[in-house]
Amino acid sequence: MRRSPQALILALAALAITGMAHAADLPMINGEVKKVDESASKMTIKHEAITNLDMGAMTMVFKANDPALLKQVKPGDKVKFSADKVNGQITVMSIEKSQ
Ligand SMILES: [Cu+2]
Repeated sequence: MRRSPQALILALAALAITGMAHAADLPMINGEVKKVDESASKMTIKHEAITNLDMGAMTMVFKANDPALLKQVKPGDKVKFSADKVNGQITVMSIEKSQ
């Protein structure tokens, strides 16, 4: 059976959309940045309940999924972020300043 280039492109697009859908599934959590540690690639956030991780409100240290995330915020910033467990570590997957 011969595969057309169009079919291949469609298959790749479907894969890309599946990946994006997973990130979009994570709820955005309200929090306040308390500390940013670029050398350890970690940040401390006082956060509201994280439903996808069965976690109540608390202040804790998160790993940053991407070092660039650490440059987007500073201590004192009110933020919305998503978190997930990556290799056993609670990790910030995305973060943005609240309006
Ligand atoms: Cu927590």
